[in-house]
Amino acid sequence: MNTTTHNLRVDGSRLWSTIMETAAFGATPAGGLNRLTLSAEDGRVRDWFRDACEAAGLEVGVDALGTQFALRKGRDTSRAPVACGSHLDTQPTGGRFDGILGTLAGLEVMRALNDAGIETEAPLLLVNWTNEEGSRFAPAMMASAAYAGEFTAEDILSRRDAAGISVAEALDAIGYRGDEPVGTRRIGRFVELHIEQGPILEAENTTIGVVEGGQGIAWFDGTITGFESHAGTTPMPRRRDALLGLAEIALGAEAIARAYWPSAVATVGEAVIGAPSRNVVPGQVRFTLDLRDPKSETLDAAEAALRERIAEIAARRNLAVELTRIWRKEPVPFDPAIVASVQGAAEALGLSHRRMVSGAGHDACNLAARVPTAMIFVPCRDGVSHNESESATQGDCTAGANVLLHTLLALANAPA
Ligand code: HGY
Ligand code: MN
Ligand code: MN
Repeated sequence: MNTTTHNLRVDGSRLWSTIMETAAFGATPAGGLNRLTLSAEDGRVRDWFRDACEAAGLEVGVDALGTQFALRKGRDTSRAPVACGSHLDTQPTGGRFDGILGTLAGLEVMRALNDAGIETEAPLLLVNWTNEEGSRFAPAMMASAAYAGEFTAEDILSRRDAAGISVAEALDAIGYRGDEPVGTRRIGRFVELHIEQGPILEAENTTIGVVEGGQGIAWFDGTITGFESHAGTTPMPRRRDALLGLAEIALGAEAIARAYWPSAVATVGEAVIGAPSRNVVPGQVRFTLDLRDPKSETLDAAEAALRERIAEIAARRNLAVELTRIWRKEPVPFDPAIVASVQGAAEALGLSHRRMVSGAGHDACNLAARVPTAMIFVPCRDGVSHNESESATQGDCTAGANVLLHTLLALANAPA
């Protein structure tokens, strides 16, 4: 940290009021957020974000998948920008901090540098990535994956939600289908601040997570076909009940994850009975499965064990079960030099910190495939996230934003 910026800090109360102000877009009665990607509420927070960035003197561009890039010029325009940011879309029962903290802390960093009249060597860039959550359109971290070259923009634009609306149509509906080709925006480094979304930092009374990587993720779509029949006249042994098949599969997924405890996790997050009726034995069920582990080989073993268990359940219950893996994100290590920068900033600020791996997926996990990347975590209450009660403290958010500020300064002012 050089002398002129050594004592520089963000304005924590301005950051906090920014988080609370934007929580009005998609606010739920329970105090959380329902701001699905490319919804009208997402459109409104994007407009707010664009205006706030422009008011801070940033130059805002939008790419073909709606990702917003806000550039703060540096002295040396030949250098690739050092980027930060996260996402502003939420889960249907989301909280006020997931993604939002990292995006608005990036705005606060720009405002703090403006207030102090500081110009960096390399430019800085603040990013709001489209559809990090993956709830409305699969996969998660969709736009940053396309930026990293994992999908073409055309493929992503054609993805459809449960109502059959395509990404392209949803982007046009809120006016965020930009003209910048995906993947062309220069980024030299990427640092993402995020709440941990887990219990470790709070349990250890530690303020900063120095994140070394992200765990692997596998997403599946499943269909179970049995036979609709009368709820009153079909004897139990003669039923081909698709819902009971799903019940056994879900319990099987839980048992397999527990067998790889404490690393593996498995979740059946969606289940839909086809043509539901209270007096018909369910004949068809569609479901999703989310499987994660820090090790690729454990993901493979857990998937194989699950497929074996499904085959046994299907044979015993005379069901047809299809399980299709629709997305696989390998475990990703972050760049050791950027991780060290984060740790250096936490140490210089005198903040308690520890190294850790992210259980959640993040846009940083995609950026890491293209540019040196790392993450900063701060605690959230009871480790809860993807829940309307998600909460963090102003002090921890401010501490995380200060680590982001000084990590960005170190990277942007380092010799080219
Ligand atoms: O699924 C995830 O880990 C992220 O919250 N989208
Ligand atoms: Mn997130
Ligand atoms: Mn999330």
